[in-house]
Amino acid sequence: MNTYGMHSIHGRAPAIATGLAASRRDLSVWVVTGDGDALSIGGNHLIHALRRNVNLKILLFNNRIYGLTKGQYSPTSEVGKVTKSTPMGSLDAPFNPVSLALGAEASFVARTIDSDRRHLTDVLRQAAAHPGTALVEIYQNCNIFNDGAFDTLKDKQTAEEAVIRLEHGQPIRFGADLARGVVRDRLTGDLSVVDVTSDNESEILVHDAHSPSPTTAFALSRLADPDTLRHTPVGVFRSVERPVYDVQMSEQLDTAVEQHGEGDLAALLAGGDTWTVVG
Ligand SMILES: Cc1ncc(C[n+]2csc(CCOP(=O)(O)OP(=O)(O)O)c2C)c(N)n1
Ligand SMILES: [Mg+2]
Repeated sequence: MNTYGMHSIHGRAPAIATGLAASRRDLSVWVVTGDGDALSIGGNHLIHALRRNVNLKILLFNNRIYGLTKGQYSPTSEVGKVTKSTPMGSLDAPFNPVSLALGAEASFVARTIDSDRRHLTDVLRQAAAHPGTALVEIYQNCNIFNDGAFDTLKDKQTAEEAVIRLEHGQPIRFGADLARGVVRDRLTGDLSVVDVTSDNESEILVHDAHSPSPTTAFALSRLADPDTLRHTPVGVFRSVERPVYDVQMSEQLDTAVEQHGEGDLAALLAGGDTWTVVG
């Protein structure tokens, strides 16, 4: 096909993209998906793509609703969401896509916001440069079926206290005059937000996106208040290198050809244990 893209079946883009990335390593393969597509019908495909570390970039547009089908609750909708399919409020606890991706062994996990073009561009560049699967959660407004879902993070007045910009190697500070910071509790390992003082300044956590352990990235993914969205980290939570599936697969194919020569599919199909249907 001579095309820049294609629509796959609902939820199955990671499977199709995996096949494409594994067989055409010259292509840059991007999956564009939603919270319903990636986390409901396609949840299984998503986690396996992440653990395999296929060379894919996954843009997860999270508007916390099924938009296309006109406003049913999704796996990222808040508990109690009143929609056409949940007239008395939804009962399901939502997924946290960043936590889910980290738990699925993702080697690159980031979050950004649709309306912050500079930040979005910067995060996408980093995702594009990452060898392996990159998952980028993009908080997206659905102006018809879930309008204003991320206003706290966009409205200048509230954003300063709500958004925490993660930058590798920098202390995690935010708010007016960077007066707020993130610290780790020595006993529990949990993270919390404090007012920065001269006494605690040296204890403010320094962001390490390349840490081999996903522990702190996971703790950061749980920092935001799920109801108010205050203290929402954006940026690259984790970016580590580990073996890439399609590279290893093509190495195995090269080794197989070296050892056994080019395969013969027709001979394979007709050889070995075959059945003869009589009658
Ligand atoms: C196999 C299959 N099942 C169900 C649907 C109906 N359907 C289309 S889009 C969608 C959910 C869309 O939600 P999301 O991925 O969050 O995208 P949004 O429209 O919000 O951007 C569903 C259930 C479908 N198209 N195909
Ligand atoms: Mg959606």
